Amino acid sequence: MDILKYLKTNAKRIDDNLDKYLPPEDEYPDIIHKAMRYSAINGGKRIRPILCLAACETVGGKKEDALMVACAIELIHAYSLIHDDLPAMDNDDFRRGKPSCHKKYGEAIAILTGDALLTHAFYLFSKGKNPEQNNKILEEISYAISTFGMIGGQVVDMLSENKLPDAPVLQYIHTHKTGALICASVKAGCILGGGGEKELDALTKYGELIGLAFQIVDDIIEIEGEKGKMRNSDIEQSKLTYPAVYGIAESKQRASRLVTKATILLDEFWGKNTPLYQLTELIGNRGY
Ligand code: GRG
Repeated sequence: MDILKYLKTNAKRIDDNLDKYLPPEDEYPDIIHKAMRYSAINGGKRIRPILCLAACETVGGKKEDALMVACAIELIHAYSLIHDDLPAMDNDDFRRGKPSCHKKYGEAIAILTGDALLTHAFYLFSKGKNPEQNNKILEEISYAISTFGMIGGQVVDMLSENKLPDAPVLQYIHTHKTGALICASVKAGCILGGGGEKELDALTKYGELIGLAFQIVDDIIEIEGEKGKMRNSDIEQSKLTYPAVYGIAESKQRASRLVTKATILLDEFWGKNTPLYQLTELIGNRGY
């Protein structure tokens, strides 16, 4: 299978469906609907929703059954980026090569746009056809983005700026700020695909490994650079990162070990011939 084609096709599928699920941009009060679309559609790798679709397929489900939840997860990700870019947080003027939401629409609208995307995501979760699955997904996602997950990670991240390198704190930040939503995306796909308890356990472990690997690779890219990336560097902001604690070479080794563990786990359960397996190798290399 051509994994790059898989990524491209599914990213387009996510974009098309975001277009369908978001309020029309000329709907009153149009400024907020324009800002929601500006921040959520076009640009972005769509890695979380694609992981959700791929996990659904891995356990034998149909991608279509996970599409709305996958889009809702991308809206949550977009909300987190908008709020993260605000002057009170990372103060980034650009996101995905365009002015960040607050630069384009002003701070008040940007705060409301993040709130609106988060709210809209939960509206979409409520629309699922299977109440039992809906409840499980609501529980998984809301926990993953709560103060016990993404928000907790963001709080500790902010409090750790300009502090001495601290490995346990770094681990907390990465597994909570980034890892939790990635892991929940995989779990949601498994639930929607009808995965059993053992499959859910395996994919939870997998999600934890790949979520942490994703953030370590992001830390490395922040230093080594990636085309089109335009945000304040972690170094400028004295962020707690893997390279700051372990150096670049060991960070690469650690990311690679996590990816290897994740692929071994997938192989044991489903073999190598799944989109999720190939996606995992690609995330390790960020070859896209
Ligand atoms: C403000 C509640 C709140 C949370 C913020 C996710 C997050 C927590 C902040 C975003 C800033 C950041 C750099 C987080 C690390 C996670 C990460 C690598 C985000 C970028 O995700 P990608 O690479 O971005 O998937 P695209 O643009 O491809 O969607």
